[in-house]
Amino acid sequence: MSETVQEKASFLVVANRLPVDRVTSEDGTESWRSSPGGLVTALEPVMQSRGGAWIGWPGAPDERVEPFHHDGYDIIPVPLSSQDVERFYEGFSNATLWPLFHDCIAEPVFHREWWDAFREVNQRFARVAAERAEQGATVWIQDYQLHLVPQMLREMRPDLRIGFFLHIPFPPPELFTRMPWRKELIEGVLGADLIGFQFPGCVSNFLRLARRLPDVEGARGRVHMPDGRMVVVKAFPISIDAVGMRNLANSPQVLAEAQKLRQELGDPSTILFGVDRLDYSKGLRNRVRAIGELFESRDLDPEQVVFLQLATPSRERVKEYRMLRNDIDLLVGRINSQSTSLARSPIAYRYTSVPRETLAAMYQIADLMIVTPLRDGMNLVAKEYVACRSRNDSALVLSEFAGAALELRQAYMVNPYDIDGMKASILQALHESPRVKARKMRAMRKQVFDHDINVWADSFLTELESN
Ligand code: ADQ
Repeated sequence: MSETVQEKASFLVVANRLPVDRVTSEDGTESWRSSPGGLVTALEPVMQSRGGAWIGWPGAPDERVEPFHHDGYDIIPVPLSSQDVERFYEGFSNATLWPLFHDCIAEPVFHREWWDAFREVNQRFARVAAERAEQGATVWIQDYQLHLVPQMLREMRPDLRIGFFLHIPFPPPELFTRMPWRKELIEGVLGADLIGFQFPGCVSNFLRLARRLPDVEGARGRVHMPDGRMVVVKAFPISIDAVGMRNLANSPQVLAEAQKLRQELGDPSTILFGVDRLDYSKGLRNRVRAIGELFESRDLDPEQVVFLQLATPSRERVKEYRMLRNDIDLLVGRINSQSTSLARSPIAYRYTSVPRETLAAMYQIADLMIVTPLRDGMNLVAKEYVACRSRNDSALVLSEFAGAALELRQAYMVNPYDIDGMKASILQALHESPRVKARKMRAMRKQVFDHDINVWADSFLTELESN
């Protein structure tokens, strides 16, 4: 296989971020390493066999990086200025679209100059894809930051096969129609041949909106466009590299780290675990409140039980995220300060990202995994936990508002807005008989292994290329 960057590719992924992170070694030399994550794992083999290219932003503003070859495929960087980052990324993507698409948990902010930047940056991504795609190539566009790219790209290159997958939920029309540029956003994504959503509810929300456009008809997962094109709209629930995750979790290195971690936590009899990006959609405030109350009422004994919560720093320049960080610091501090034990705090909270190995070790020691988003496209954490568990004496508490709830039906389901209900489910999961727990874990494990990330990528690409 060639080690130089090809001029054109037959398979392209277009995503806001590149699949590589920059690493600086001790002697100061810089290189790129694949970012850990299911999407990269799933798409790398496809790119390697077809000769692929990944188009995305390298992650640092005002920087120009030349295209390079990496692990069997090409990396094509798209530059963003600091103003682009502020208006397109932090602004329209993460302070307008993200809250609007997550049930308006936070108030979406509408600014005309953010919208202008969003259009402009989407145009830039579309232009790079148009230049790099060979005749009739397949282009797979990822996520809400690039909502307008399908139509822009189709106008430049009608010969391409264009797929779009939305990783976050698609909201009901009652919320979406607040968007001042709603028509442009719907038309933008309808430039694709195939639009994939996480679960069927998103498909029907989208079809209800598409039907409102003049001369557009949409029913049973198909939209007929005025120009005669047909767009397929369908749910493709994303998943994880289940085998990879299980192997990692059972490697000697991870098992040793798990044992060490348990000791560090004071060798408690029960460990509850949560891990999320620090995002208001993940329902951390209510989760911490519910568990704090259980410690306070002694339903959870702070001498025996530890709640380990990791929060990955995320979007720290967006106001809502800074407020959330302060709230969680305060809440956790208050609960821990009220504990009677001087030896140990009931909540071990860390605001940090950890290596995959450490995360796998944490899944290994968690007796109860608590995943309580207020709204989530899928939630991969829930699936990762299930894949890592080789023992059956564990349980998953899961929000009914995560896409994963439609697949992991044996979890202890909660409404994350109902604090008393959440408390009751946590206790029920902890006190469940080993037989019932084992049955539930086995069923969920089968679901995750039968529907892994490869099944997801294959089914999307097969559908895209079959019409
Ligand atoms: P996210 O909102 O980022 O993804 P999620 O699906 O849970 O949410 O994925 C997070 C990933 O980051 C997981 O693989 C997890 O292991 C990892 N992670 C989280 N905290 C970490 C930490 N402290 N250290 C190391 N790793 C950590 C968006 C949507 C989701 C959808 C995915 C994929 O919001 O709904 O499931 O895309 O489509």
